[in-house]
Amino acid sequence: MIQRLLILILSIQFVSCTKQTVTNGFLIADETQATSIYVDPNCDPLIFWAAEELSKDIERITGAKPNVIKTNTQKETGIYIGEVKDKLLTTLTRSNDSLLGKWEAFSIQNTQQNIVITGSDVRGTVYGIFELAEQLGVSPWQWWADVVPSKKEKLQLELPEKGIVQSPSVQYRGIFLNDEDWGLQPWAAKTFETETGDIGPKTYEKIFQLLLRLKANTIWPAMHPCTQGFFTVEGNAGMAEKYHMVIGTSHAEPMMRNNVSEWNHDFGKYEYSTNKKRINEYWQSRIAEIKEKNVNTIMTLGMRGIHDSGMEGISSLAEGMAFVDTIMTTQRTMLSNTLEKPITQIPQVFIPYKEVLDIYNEGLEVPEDITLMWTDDNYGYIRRLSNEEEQKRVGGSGVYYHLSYWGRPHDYLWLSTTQPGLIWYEMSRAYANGARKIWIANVGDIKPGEYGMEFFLDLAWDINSIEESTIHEHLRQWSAREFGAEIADEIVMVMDEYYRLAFLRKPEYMGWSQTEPSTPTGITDFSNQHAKDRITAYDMLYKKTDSLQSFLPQEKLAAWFQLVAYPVKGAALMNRKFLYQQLALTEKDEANKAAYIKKSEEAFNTIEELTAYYNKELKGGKWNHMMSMAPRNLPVFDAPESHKPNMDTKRNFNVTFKGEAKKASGFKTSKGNWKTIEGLGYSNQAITLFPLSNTRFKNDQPWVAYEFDVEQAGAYLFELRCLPTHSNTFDHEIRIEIDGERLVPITLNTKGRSDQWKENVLRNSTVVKVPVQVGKTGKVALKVYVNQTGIVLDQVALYPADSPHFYELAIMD
Ligand code: REL
Repeated sequence: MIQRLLILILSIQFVSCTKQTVTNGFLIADETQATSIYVDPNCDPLIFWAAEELSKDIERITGAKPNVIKTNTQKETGIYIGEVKDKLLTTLTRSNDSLLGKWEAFSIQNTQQNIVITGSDVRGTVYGIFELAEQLGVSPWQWWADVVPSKKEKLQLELPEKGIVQSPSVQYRGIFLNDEDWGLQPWAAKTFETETGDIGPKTYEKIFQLLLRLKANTIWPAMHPCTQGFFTVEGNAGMAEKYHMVIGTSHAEPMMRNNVSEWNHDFGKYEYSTNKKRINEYWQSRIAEIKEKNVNTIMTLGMRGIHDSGMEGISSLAEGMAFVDTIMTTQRTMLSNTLEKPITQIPQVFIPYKEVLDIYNEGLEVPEDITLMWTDDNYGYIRRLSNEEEQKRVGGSGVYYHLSYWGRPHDYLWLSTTQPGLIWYEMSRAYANGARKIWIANVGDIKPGEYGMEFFLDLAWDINSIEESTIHEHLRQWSAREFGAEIADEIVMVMDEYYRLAFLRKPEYMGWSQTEPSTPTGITDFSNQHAKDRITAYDMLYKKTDSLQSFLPQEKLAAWFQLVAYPVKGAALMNRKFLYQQLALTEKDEANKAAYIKKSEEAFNTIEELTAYYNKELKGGKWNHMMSMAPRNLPVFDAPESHKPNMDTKRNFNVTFKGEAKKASGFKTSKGNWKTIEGLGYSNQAITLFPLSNTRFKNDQPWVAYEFDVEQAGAYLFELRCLPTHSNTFDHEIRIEIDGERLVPITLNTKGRSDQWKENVLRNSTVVKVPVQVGKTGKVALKVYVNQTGIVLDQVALYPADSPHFYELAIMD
């Protein structure tokens, strides 16, 4: 029998980390009594607030609430908290001089009979307090996702012998609240903060508290037309000050100005070439307000259009470049004069998003104290990183990254499905190339993106806390914290498959392309078998989710619904809705057809029911208006009967190879260190070269070798699937060698917003098909050479070129 498909899914071995020795436990509380918490009487109110939070956390776990006592001398045994400079802390035995002058560092030590949390500054101290809370089993999501800590009769803290000492890997870490129209804004306006009728101080307070628990310090506030600007709403700026939050603004809002709500058309055009004076005044008044209100900022410089569009009144890149140059000079003078500081002491970012990257690449000179904030292509693939020269800049660099997106070629605003493996890879690569100043994730409405947001911020806090081989371990620990260690492994399996199936095609894309209809949407013909296999895969997840739920105590069910059940079931139901409809279209038997239509309708109805439950019933309506099942009302979210019957069987769909057929006999690698990244790619085991810093190879290129065993000579196709990590600037190239003969190099880059780029990012794959002539039966040696780091190999296959049924062998794993 002709061997039609040979497949190798790549993997390497897991390397575990060693653990430090643990000291004897410190008794924090039991049912009847709790140790006290001591803070300096002159401590910042935020430290006092966090100490109170810790006390309440301990009460939630044990029922006993520690007293929080202000004192500047050592009292009885307890938890002592303060900044390294606080008088109270200097009376304690162990010196913490190493924290002096550091940014947001903390240590937690067991010194004699006490637990001592020392911070280098206010936020560092608060992070130390919340680190302790988390060590005790408290979730940062206790309010935002109603996670209830497991009860303990006796709460004991076990610290490593050397205690815990931490400081951030990335200086500014935070989130962008974006596309809030279908969740956060209506929820704040109609449910949580009706007195403001908008995202106001009460909502921001909760968000800032969450960010502190996640060890973040920066926010780009919500900015869509449905929301008043952050500074317009009374109390927002004050709340930021209270919680020591740094305010930044997106690429579309330079100088802290939210143009959609603040640029009044009486001011004339938002066009620098014709209305410079008015625009300068507009910026100037905000900077003066920031000074007056003492807002801690990281300032976005430059200029784009009113919202997310190119600068107005510009006809060429060169003109754009000249204007941005002049504008930044003016902005910097304004900042320095108004804030009365040398400009180099004012944190500033330049964000080459979309067309601004073209202006930058054209040769724009950005003063070196400004941070270059690189962006992804909205789909999780970073477009450019600092080169060697740029890495020497004083201002350093950062990344603006999407976990949620509104825009072309397609939105993904409903569920949050970015593979943690992809976040890990892209952000670790960014860090390795110097992006250490600021990381901001676009998290949409926060919910249901809780895990992705935490994963991103954990990495920003400590880049070494998650390795390519411990991505699942992170998810396991998260699952154990939220739902208990007993079922954590199984939750990992569910969530991992949820992310992988969505990597093949996001639930939001199941209506094919409805944002930009001309977009090609995939790579292969879609067969009914694919539909059935995918339904089966989702059905398994659905059932597993229900069966795991049956192990949970009542008090954990609200969190389960928000963090696992709604997203997993929502994704499964969206697939059922479309795929059963698809099956109905080609089904000849009337009874079967009717059954398929019914299942499709049922899936839609169940999404409606689950969403209604989320909003109306969950926690007595606490989250009413937070969850929309139809962001932007795209047709993909409609009931099945209203879908146009245009889903012919040529519509594309991603499939994954399956080793059904014989496996390739092995792979080996040369020079360079190829490693597997857990939970990345269709295979969930994509490989790439380490270290991740950008390195180009002229000669002696690293390679991966595969050996296939073919039963017949002839014309074959070698198919390689990579991740589309190479938009625009990376010049990625591969070269195939077959039985010692090297073929011509293949460029992987896509340019701009080409159809190829759109196709690649929607299917999360760059597909290379190389015709190869196999002259003999038996072993065929194939090598893939790469010209640089940054190329991620996901799957390979060799199959006969004339194989008409190739994809019939390819099914969902
Ligand atoms: O994702 C982005 O950064 C931009 O597209 C946003 O700034 C913009 O608000 C988008 O949501 C569309 O309006």
